[in-house]
Amino acid sequence: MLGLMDVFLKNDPISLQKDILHHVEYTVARSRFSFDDFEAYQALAHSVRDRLIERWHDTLIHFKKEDPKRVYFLSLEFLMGRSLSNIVINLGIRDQFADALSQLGFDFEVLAEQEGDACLGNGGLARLSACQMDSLATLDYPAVGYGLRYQYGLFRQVIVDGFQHEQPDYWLNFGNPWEIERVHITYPVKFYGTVTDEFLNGEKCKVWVPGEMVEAVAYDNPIPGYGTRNTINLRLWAAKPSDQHDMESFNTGDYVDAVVNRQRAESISSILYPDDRSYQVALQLNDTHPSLAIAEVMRVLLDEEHLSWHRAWDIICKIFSFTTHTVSPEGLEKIPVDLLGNLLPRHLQIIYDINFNFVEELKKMIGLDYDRLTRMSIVEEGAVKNIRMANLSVICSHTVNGVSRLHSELLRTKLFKDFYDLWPHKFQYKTNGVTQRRWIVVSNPSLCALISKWLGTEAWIRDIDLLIGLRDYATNAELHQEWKMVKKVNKIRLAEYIEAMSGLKVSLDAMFDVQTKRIHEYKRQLLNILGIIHRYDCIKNMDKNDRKKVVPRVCIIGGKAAPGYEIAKKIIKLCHVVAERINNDNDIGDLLKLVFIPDYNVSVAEMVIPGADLSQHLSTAGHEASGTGSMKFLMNGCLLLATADGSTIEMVEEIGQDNMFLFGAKAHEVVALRKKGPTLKVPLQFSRVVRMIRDGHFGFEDYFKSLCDKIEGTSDYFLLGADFMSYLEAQAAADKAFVDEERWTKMSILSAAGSGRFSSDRTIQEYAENTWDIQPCRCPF
Ligand code: 26R
Repeated sequence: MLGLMDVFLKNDPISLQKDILHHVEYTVARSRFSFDDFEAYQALAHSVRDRLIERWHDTLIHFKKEDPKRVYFLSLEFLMGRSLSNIVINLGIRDQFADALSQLGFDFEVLAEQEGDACLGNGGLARLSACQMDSLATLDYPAVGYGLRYQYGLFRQVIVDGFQHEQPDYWLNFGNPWEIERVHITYPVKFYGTVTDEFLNGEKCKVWVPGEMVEAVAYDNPIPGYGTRNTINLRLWAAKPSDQHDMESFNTGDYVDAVVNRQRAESISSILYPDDRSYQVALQLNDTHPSLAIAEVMRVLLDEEHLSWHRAWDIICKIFSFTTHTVSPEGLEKIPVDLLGNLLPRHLQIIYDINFNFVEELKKMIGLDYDRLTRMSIVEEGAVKNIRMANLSVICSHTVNGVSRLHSELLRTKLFKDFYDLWPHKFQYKTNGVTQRRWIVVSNPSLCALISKWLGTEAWIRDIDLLIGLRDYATNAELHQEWKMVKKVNKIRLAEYIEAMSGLKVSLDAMFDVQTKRIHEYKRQLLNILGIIHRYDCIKNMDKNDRKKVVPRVCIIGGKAAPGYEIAKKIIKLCHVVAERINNDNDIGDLLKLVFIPDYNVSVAEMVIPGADLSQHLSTAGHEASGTGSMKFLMNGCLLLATADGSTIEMVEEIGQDNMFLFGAKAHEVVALRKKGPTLKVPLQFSRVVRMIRDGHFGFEDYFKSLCDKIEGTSDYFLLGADFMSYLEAQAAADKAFVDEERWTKMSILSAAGSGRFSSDRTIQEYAENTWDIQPCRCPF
C-alpha cells in the first residue's frame, strides 16, 4: 500500500527531469520534444512550486497543531521581484535543478531570466515588506502577509528622447506560477449605503445596509524560509464583483449598465479582512495605508460579534502595532471625511466614536489645551474635514515604530511629539534591514561562494553576524585578489547590460559610481548631476598632464519618477541631456561617462548593485526615514558616499567613518541652514554649473528653468548649494581612495563585513521580541 510519505517528490536528477517534462507536457501543454525557453521556465517553475507546496502544507498543519500566537503583516505593497531563484535557493535544491536542466539541454540562469518581476509596490516600503517576509519564514515565525493582488503593478518606465513615459505593467499576462487561487476563500466587502439603529434582543445596535458588495478572493503565495522546512503564506486579495453586487440594475432590466458596474467592482482595491477567530494575534500596520483595518476589526467585533465597546476597544489596543516610514508631516495620509462617510459610513462612525473617547480621556489628562487637543484629534477641522490616519494608528496601536534611530528621534521630537509626551512607552524603533538571501546569495553568487569559502561555512546565510569574521582577512593578499575578481565579474555583467541597453561601451577600469532609487528632490539626484557637470567642466579645463591624474568614472543613475511629479521628471531629462553631451565628447573619452538605467526594478537592482564600486545616498539630512538601498550595496562590498541621514548614521557606527565617504550638513544643522536662507553664501562652483544649465549648455534651457529656480537663492529647500563643497570633497576623497587599490579593497571588505546589523533577520527578530511578542514555531523536517 502507498504510504503518505511516498507521495513526496524526489530531488534526484532523473526525478527532476521527469517532473519538468511532465509539466511541459501536461501543464504547459507543449510537446516534450519541442519547447522553448519560456515554456521550459514555466515547466521548471511548476516543478519547483510542487515542492514548495509540500512544505507549505506541512507548515500550515504544524502551525494549526501548535497554535502559537501569530503575526498578521498588513501591507498594501509587496515588491517581490522574481521568485524562482530565491525559492530554489531557500529550498536548497538550486544545484539539483541546474544539473537536471543541463542534462535536458537548458541553462538554469537563462530560464530564470524568463520570469517577469512582481512589482506590487513603489519603492523602499514595498521592498522592505518583501525582505521581511523572507526573514519571517527563515526565522520560523508564525506569520501571514496580507496585501492586494493588483492587476497592474507599478508602471514600466520607458525613456523616449530623455523623457519618462509610463506604460502599464500587466504582469499577469504571462501567468503567475507562484500563486494559488482560492476560489472558495472569499469575503464580501461592503461599500456605501446607510447605517441605522435597530434593536436586537432588546439591545440597540447599528445595522449597516450597504449599497454595493464586492467579493474579495484570496490568492496564496507561499514564501519559503532558508534552511528550514517552514514556508509561510503571503495572501493577496483580488476584488471581484459579488453575486449580490448591484442587483438592483439587473432587476430593473438595465443589463448593460449592470455588467459595466460589475467590472467596476474588479477595479476596487478592497479593504482587508483580517482573520478574526481568536485574539492570539498581532496585527502589524505597515505604514498607515492599511489602517482602515482598525475600524474594520472594530466593526466586526461590535456589529457582527456583538461585543461591548469596552471589550472591543480592549482587543484593538492589544493587537495593533504601527510602523511609520515617513519623516515629513506632508507624508502623513489623510482621508476626506466626505469621501469616507460616503464610501464606508459605518467605519467613519466608528472612527468618530474612537476619537470622541480619546479626546474625552485626553482632556482629563492634559486639561483644556485646545491647540494640543486640535493637533492630536483624529479629525482635522478646516475647509475640508479630514481623517488623520497617522493619529488613528498611533492612538489605536500599542507600539509605534520608526525605521531607524534618527527617524525615531524625529518622530518623538517632531512628528508625534504630542503623542510621545503622553505615551512615551509606545515609542520604539527597529532599524530596517534587507535579506542577505536575495541581496547576496541570489544576486551575487560569486561573492556568496567567496564569503562561504573564507568563513569556512555557509551558516552566515542564516546567521548574518558571522559576516564579521571577514574582518580577520581584511588585509589578506589572497582574499584581496579573489575579492577584486568577484567585483570584476559583476562589473562585466553590468557593463554588458549597459552596452546592450544603450550601445555605450564603458571601461572596466573606471569606478562604477551608482545612484539608483526613486527620483525625489530630497534624495538629491540633482546634486549628483551637478557634481558630474562640475567634473566634466574641470576635465575640459585641464591640460594633458592633469588629465592623466583623473580617476575615470562611469556614473550610473536609475529610478522612476512618480507620474505627476514634474520636477522629478525634469531631473531625468537633465540626466539624459548631460549624458548625451559628455558621452559624445571625444575629448573626454573614458574619463567620464554617464548612463541612465531605465525601468529600475528589483531584477535590475540585482544586477546593478553587485557591479557598483561606489554608491551614493545623498538625501538632505533628516529626510530619509531609513534608506534600504544603501544596505544592499554595503553587503555587496560597495563603498558608500552618503549624508548622515537615516540608517547611514548607524552604518558609520558599524564600519567606521574611515571606511565611507560622509559629507554634508547634519540633521540638527539643517533647520538653522534653512533659516539663514538668502544670507547663505553658495560656492562659485555651484553657481557656475547651475549657470551652465541656465545658459543652455545642454539645451532645453526653458524647460530646465524651473528646476534651476528651485535650487537657487531662498528656494534651495534641500540645501544643494550649502552641501555642494562638502559633496565635492567627499567625491575627491573617493577618487583618492580608488587609485590606492589595496586600500579600496580593504574598505570594501570591511563594508561587507560590517553589514550584518542591516539584515532583515535582525529587524524581524526585534519585532518578534519587542513588538509582537511571538515565538518561532519550527516545522519538523
Ligand atoms: C500616503 C501616501 C502619500 C504615501 C506616502 C509615502 C505613500 C507612500 C509613501 C512611501 C513611503 C511610505 C516609503 O516608501 N517610505 C520609505 O520606506 C523605507 C522603508 O522603511 C525607508 O527606508 C525609506 O527611507 C522611506 O522613504
